[in-house]
Amino acid sequence: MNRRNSILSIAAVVAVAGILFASTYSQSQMTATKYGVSTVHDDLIQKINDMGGLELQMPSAFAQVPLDQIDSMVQQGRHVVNVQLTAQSVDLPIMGGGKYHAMTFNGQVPSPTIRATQGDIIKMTLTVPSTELTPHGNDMHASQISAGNFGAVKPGESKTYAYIAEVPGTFKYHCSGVNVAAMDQHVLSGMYGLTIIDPLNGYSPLLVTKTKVDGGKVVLDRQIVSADAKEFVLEYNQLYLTADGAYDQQAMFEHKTTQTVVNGFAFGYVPNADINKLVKGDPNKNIFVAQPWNDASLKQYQSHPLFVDTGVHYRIFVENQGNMPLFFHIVGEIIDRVSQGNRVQAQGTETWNIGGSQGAIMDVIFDNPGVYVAVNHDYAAIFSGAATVFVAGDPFKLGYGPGDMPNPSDAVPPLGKNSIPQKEVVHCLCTDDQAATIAKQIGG
Ligand SMILES: [Cu+2]
Repeated sequence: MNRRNSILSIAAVVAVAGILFASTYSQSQMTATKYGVSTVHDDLIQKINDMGGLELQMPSAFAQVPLDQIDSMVQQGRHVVNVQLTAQSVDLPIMGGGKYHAMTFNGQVPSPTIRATQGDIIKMTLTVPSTELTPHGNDMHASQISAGNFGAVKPGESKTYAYIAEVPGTFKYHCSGVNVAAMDQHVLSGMYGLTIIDPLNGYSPLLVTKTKVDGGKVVLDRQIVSADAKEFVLEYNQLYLTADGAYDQQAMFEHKTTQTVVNGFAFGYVPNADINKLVKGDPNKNIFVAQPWNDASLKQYQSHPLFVDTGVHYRIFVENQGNMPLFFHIVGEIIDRVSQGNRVQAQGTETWNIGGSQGAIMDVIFDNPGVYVAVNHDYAAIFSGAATVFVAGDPFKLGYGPGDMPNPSDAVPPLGKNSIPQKEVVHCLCTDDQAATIAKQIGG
């Protein structure tokens, strides 16, 4: 693209953005209480369409795979990962009781984790049922294709695109709203998920440096730990809600978080009543700050800690899906390594700052039995939901080990050799139908 075109394109995009922001700001106050309705007027969307929207920038993109070429690429040795996403607006529970108007892919928040290896073709089909009140879109950060390429999919329609996942790492995918309009509402209401692109040559072994006494002297004790690790996924986001559970755009503009969620839940991984009873002899006495997901009648929504072993290499895929910073910290631990794909960003660090729509891989070994709490070390986030309890090595003699408690299917990548074997009980912020589907996948 020459310089003149590029300036024109930028001007057009700025103009579009100006219209979007001006409109969504005022529209939100009129339509914020309406369930699932776009906050932008049809005629405005038409105006944006007439201008060409973001498609002005790059009508075609280098990394997109034409669908009719996939078969021949497979014959030449490429692998294809098929992803089926269905838009589904549904009411889901929130901490403290009540429900909010969630927008989801496949009836769950976060959306299913996509797992591929660097060099794979990801072929994604988005279906928007005719029952949806608004179009939806998709933007996969693991791809490198024109932002305008995957436009809004109208109710009753579906659309497919494919790309080669060239860069390893963790990447957000999210609804792109109605050609970018109302994208904030759709993403912050639940239409987000994670794509993990494993490095083609695998993850690197973990180097842990400790000290030991040798011949009366303190010396370095370097240990090389196998790259083979047990895995979790933790996705952070915010809810901005009105009192009746609708999206509150004004609150979003002011960054007034209603709740901070991890894998869709505020305090979704804290001890529940059963564990409180085992530890304190009283189901109502909590060993942590809150116990909002307490009652067994809450089924897949009941909270529970994440149980881990000591001395085992854990790989935690962390993604900040929201629009507030994430100061990722594990109380009582030092993060052994931070990487993106195979590129090491830090070693032996106390906290790692992850901006909005950014991810990182945390390698951690819990050395001693105990309770460790992964937090967003922004106090507003901790006390509004971003506290995730890891229990290492059964210090309370609860008799639970990794995978024994209700399946943290949302916290563990569901497929692959590094998954933690799961029991049949499901833990997810998802519809009953989706919980049943996941239960079937894990043998329930
Ligand atoms: Cu959407």
